[in-house]
Amino acid sequence: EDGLSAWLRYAPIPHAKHYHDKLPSAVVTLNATEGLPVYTAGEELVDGINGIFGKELSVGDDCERDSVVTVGTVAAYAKNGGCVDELPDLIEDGYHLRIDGGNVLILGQNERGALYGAFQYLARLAQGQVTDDTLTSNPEVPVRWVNQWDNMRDGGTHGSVERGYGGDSIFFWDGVVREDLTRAGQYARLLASIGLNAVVVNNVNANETILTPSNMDGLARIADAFRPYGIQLGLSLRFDSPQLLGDLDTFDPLDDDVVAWWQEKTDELYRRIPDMAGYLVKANSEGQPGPLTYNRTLAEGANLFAHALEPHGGIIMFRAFVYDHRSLDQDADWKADRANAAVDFFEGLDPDFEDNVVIQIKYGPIDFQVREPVSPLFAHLRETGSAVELQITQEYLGQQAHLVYLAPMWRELLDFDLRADGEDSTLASIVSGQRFNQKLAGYAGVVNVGHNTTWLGSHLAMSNLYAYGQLAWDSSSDPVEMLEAWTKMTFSHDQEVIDVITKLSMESWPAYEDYTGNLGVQTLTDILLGHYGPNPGSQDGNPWGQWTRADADSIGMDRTVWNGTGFAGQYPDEVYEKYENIETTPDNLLLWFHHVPYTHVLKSNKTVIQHFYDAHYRGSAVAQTFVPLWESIRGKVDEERYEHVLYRLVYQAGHSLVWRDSVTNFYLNKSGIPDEAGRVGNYKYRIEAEDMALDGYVPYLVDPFEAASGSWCIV
Ligand code: BDP
Repeated sequence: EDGLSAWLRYAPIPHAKHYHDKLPSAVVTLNATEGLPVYTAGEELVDGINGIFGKELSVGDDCERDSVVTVGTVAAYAKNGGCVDELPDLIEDGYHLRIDGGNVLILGQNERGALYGAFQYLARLAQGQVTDDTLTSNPEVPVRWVNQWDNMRDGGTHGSVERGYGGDSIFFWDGVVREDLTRAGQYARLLASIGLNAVVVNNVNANETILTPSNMDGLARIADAFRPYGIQLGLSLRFDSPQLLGDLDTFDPLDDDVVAWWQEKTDELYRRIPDMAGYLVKANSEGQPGPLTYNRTLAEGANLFAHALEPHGGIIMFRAFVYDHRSLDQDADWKADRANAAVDFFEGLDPDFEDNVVIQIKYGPIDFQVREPVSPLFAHLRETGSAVELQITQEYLGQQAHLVYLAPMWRELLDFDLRADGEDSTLASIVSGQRFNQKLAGYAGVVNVGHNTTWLGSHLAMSNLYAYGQLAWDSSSDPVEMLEAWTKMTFSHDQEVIDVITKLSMESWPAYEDYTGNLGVQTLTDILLGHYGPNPGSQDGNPWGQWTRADADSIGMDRTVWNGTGFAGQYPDEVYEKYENIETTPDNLLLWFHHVPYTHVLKSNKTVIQHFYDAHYRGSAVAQTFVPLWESIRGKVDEERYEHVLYRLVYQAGHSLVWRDSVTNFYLNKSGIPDEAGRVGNYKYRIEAEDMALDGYVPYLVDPFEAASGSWCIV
């Protein structure tokens, strides 16, 4: 049990034999072609039913027989004389599933839908649901993509993954596409099983060499590995490639030679990969080139690719993460605010984007923090569809060394009502395209799996990937139900195991927020390096704009219109009024929107500083309970994964204390206000490791100093 099969283990369920009579005896695939999803669906059904129940199915084409699971597209079924009364409407990728004892019918609107239906049937079986049912399922959104931030070559390391914590790239090695793409196929299988439909394979900080002829051939091999699972390939592009690779003296998006260059490259790609999904572009952000260099608008930049893709039916995901980290200076300008950038840059451009452009917007206005308000840009794009960018890889959220189950956070974001024009406008309704009647919209998840057999570096973190797929398909999916389903398929049907994993996971995001950064102050990780451990001191005085504006008396970004950076004014009226007013701003976003004294009294009747102290103690205390909870199911999950998870939970328990002490000490030093409970700075029973007799360890002075008690650790 090394994690490679994730939730698709098809492990035997309790009393498996008992169900044999209620299962099909044969699989019939309609018009199946090897290498395409219906054929794959047939294979999965055979493997799955064999694995889960120990029943071997024969494969045939006689749909008249009894006790058969039939899988195919609606069109193929009709052509074969099949007829279902009242077949419900299916949209692209949707499926219909009818289970009547051993007679099972799985019909997709297209091949991919048929495969999704087969995976749905198998998921039910793997969870022990062997009951009759009829259901129709359509995806809520057309764009259900994942992004990989894989580098082709990165300095001395080959095929690394930016912000990836599960090993090297499964796609690239030493500047080229890997020879062995087995893992790419396995990844596509996992993604298809949760309803996802495309993978952008390379980093948003893209490299122009992805477009050399031999790398395009390599990309075609990746697309071949994806195709049996209905997963399409997407590509990140570097905006100045015409100059870097094409030897043009410009990359101006309105220059004829540049336009022709991109058209030619796009045509070459589609010759190799006729079903390519499209492009993803990060432009004019964090040093990346873009149209602004030539005083062209972002829309002109996006449309350059839209035009090239249009004849091929491809789409361009254009990122809203546009800001200039070199121009932000908090000392020079009190009103400077990175959070304003997206709306500032995109304002007025909405009508200018072509129909095959989707604006990909991070959920919050800064950068994947433990708590952010929903980006106001979602309420500004009415003609152009948008996609919400979520981060499965836990960049600021413990990098998979901490357990943080993210579905509750994502549900809160998706359920948030932006009140555009004073009407119901949840984020989910906007990114489904339903609120503003847009055809193209959806989800982009930054996943960043790697070559490690655990995919993400942690077994428990995989529930985040699972939940991401479920939510992109149906935004009303319940975080606890998803977790229970995932646990049954991944670990065990044992109720204790399910209860323990549910408890741990559901407590994990609140605990992490408690011991890292509360009240909307952001995660308080180190900003300049890894975005990992505590470093509240690194937040201010740098050009990256993730500021807390903490001084000796007060803390928080004043983002009001009347006195601050004006960010609150980017929201529709009702939301703006709520955030503009300190009385109506929820405590958990107080410091996101307001600058207040440490003695400011919250709605909970605590002061800001006492809340900091208490929350850090509370969150880290919860993290201590994760270890005995996990230990309580020893023997009920396999040893290999048990130990792997335990190691991480023990580490998390310890690191949560480092977080607690770093942050509380930092603010004690800054504010000089003692903890009412007398805990912070008062560690009379603590023995510092560097004071012990060390055997094989040496003391090491830590920078930043607050990341270790008394500045010292041992290594
Ligand atoms: C930040 C990451 C950086 C990414 C950037 C982005 O630290 O690695 O390149 O976002 O999303 O969160 O473009």
